[in-house]
Parts: sequence; C-alpha cells; structure tokens
Amino acid sequence: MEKILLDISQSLNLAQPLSLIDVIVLVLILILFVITFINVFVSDKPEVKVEKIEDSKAEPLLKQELPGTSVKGVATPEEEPAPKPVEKPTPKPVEKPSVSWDKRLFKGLSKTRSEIWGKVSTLLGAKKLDDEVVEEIEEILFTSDLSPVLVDELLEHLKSLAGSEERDYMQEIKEFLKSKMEVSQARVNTELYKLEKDSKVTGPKVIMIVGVNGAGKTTTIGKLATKLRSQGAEVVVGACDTFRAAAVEQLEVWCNRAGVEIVKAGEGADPSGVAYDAVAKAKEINADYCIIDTAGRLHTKANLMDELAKTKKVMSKVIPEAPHETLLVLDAITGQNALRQAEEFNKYLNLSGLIFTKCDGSSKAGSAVSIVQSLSVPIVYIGVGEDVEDLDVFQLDPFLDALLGIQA
Ligand SMILES: Nc1nc2c(ncn2[C@@H]2O[C@H](COP(=O)(O)OP(=O)(O)OP(=O)(O)O)[C@@H](O)[C@H]2O)c(=O)[nH]1
Ligand SMILES: [Mg+2]
Repeated sequence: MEKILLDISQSLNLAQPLSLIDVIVLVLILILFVITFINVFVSDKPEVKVEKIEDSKAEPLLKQELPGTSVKGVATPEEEPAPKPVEKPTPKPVEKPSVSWDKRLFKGLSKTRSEIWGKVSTLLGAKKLDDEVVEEIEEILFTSDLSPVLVDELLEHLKSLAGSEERDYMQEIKEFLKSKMEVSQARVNTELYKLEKDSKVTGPKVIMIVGVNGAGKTTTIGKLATKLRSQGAEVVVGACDTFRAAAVEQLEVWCNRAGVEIVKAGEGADPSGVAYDAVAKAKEINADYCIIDTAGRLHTKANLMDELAKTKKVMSKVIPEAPHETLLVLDAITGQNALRQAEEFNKYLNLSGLIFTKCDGSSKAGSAVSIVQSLSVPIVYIGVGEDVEDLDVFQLDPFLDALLGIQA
C-alpha cells in the first residue's frame, strides 16, 4: 500500500508522499462533487411549457383548460382577465318528450297537492263537516297562498253545502276556484298561444316578457322560441336585458339551440333601442313572432318601471299594435307577494297575460287564483320545470284537477 502511495506521489510530482488519510479525504471530496453535479444538471424537474394564444382563441382555451389542468395556454393575469363564471345552466337540447304534459303537470303540482289539498280531501272524506273540521281546513288553507278573503269565501261555501245530500266536496272546491278564474281566462287569445304545428299567426306578433329578477323570463323565452321554431315558425328574439352581459349570453345559447335569430347590443346599451331593432328585424324578415326579453327589476323601483314602459312604447313606432302581448312572469314560489308584483307591473304596463313558472317544487300555486281574479288578467302559460317540455299553454280544468288531485 505504502509503495503504491509513494509511486502516485512521485508521478504527481508531489513534494511529500501521500498518506492514507489524504487519499480518504480526496475520495470524499470527489464523491461530494459527483453528487452535486447530478443534482444540478441531471435531475428531471417538471417542464413548464407556456404556449402563446392567439387573441381570438384566448377565451375558449382559458375556459376549457383553467380548471385544475396543465398550464398549457394560460395567459398572464395582466394580459387576460379571468373569464367570468358561467352563471346559468346550459339548456338541454329539445328531445321528443318522454313524459306527457299531463303527467308533468301532475308531478309538478304534487307537493302542493299533498301538503294542502290532499289533507283537505282527507278531512272532508273521513269526517262530518262540523265546526271542528271547518276549523282544521281553515288552518290548512291559510298556508295555501289563497288570499284570506278567498279562504273565507270557500269555507262559507263548504259550510253551506254541509248537511245536504252526499257531496263530492273536492269537485265543489274545483267549481268554486274555477268560478273565480274562468271569466278572466276566457279572455286568452287562444289562437296566439296555441303551441301546435298548424297554428300560424299572421305578421310578427310581438310578445314582451317582464318580471322581477330570477322569475324565469329568459328560460321561458328560450322554451317558447324552441317550441315555436320546432313548429316551423319564424322567430326573432330581442335581448333587451342589457344590464348584464351574461344575460345576453344566456339568451344566445337558447337562440342558437333553437335556431332563431337574436337581436342584441353591448352591455349597458339602451334596452329601448334593442327592442326597436328587434321589432324592425321581425318586420323586415316577416317573422311570425318577436319575443322581447327584459332585465328583471323590483316592482317598487319607479325609475326602472318607467324604463320598461318606455321600452314598451317604442315598439309601436315600428308596428303600431306592438307589443301585441305584454306578459308578466311570476315565480309561483313567491306566494302572496306575487299579487303585489302583478298589481305594480299591471299599473305601468297594462298586462295582457301572466306566465306562472316554477309551479313545481315548493310552490303552493294558490296565488294564481287570487291574482287572476283580482287583476282580471289570465294565465297564458305555466312552467313546471327547467326543460323545454316543462312549459305549456295554461288550461284551467287540467290545472285545477292536478292541483286538487281530481281524476279527470
Ligand atoms: N324548477 C323550475 N325552475 C325554473 C322554471 N323556470 C325557470 N326556472 C329556473 O329559474 C332560474 C332563473 O331563470 P331565468 O330565466 O334566468 O330568470 P330571469 O327572470 O330571466 O332572471 P333575470 O334575467 O336575472 O331577471 C333558472 O335557473 C331557471 O332554470 C320552472 O318552471 N321550474
Ligand atoms: Mg333573464
């Protein structure tokens, strides 16, 4: 060993021969050097690959790839603001309904039927109609969204029937409610509202849709446009909710799916101008329908209600009778407050009809009777869900049968 060390020292021309400790220290230094080299140059760090996106393609790429995926194609925050989250659910394509309208209506009204009218029916069927039973029925009916005046009237009516020959009380209740609505319902221009293949209207019929925020205006317009288009009608939709960009996007999705034309403007544009252009477009192409979407608003905000009245008025400059129909969308879940909304909208816009949406879920639907009766404005469409097929023309008898659980 000593000989080898002496030889190495001589061949390196060292002044002193290497000791064993010198060699160990040298070997350790060499190992340290090798480890450092491997760490710095050979380790496989993840590769960050940023591809530049063409301006016009930036948005779709960002939308598709941002949520927790690779960094491919991500622009810096300074260059590109993060896309706004899509607020509204994407509508489903129109399919042949697998469930009939009658069944949808019956299912939609199932909650109010079981919580209100089913209980009333049980009480009326099982016991004699004495004061105690009337009191129990009264308690239930006060949660039905029928106005207190109507509840009192109905109870008086039931009491007047007690003691006489055997009665079908649920049928009596139906006749009572029907009597409160049928005069107004008879005013519906059935030709215009029929959703049937052969119901062709002549010239553009302009339908203005109004209501408080979130009542279901845009969704209803999407469903209507889809249904009308699928019958071959030419439809133009006016996107007059210029308050939010997302509102136009939401309507555009529906219109693209339905294959109908949309007239729109940028965020913050004058809604009256859009309404004017939409009606003008409908006239120019001789469309069958022009449906005007509007921004939701509180019925108590006078300036916003005035703006709506202005939008309504401006359309008559293109077609003197336009809008032919001004329809208020009411969320049935709103209950008795819906009557206040309807009164205010009617004051500003002289409504020609109502659309009752969200009659499924937790709605009591009883407010429909009070509103139709006190405003003398009929319900023209009813919505019982989010699908296109969950909207149909309102018909009094099937509605009351489904509400009360009467087998037609
Ligand atoms: N369950 C149920 N949901 C509905 C019905 N109609 C509409 N909706 C839902 O209600 C929500 C609001 O609907 P929109 O059509 O955006 O309401 P809007 O009145 O246009 O709202 P704003 O434009 O914000 O005033 C959406 O999630 C719809 O899918 C219905 O009949 N039943
Ligand atoms: Mg809307």
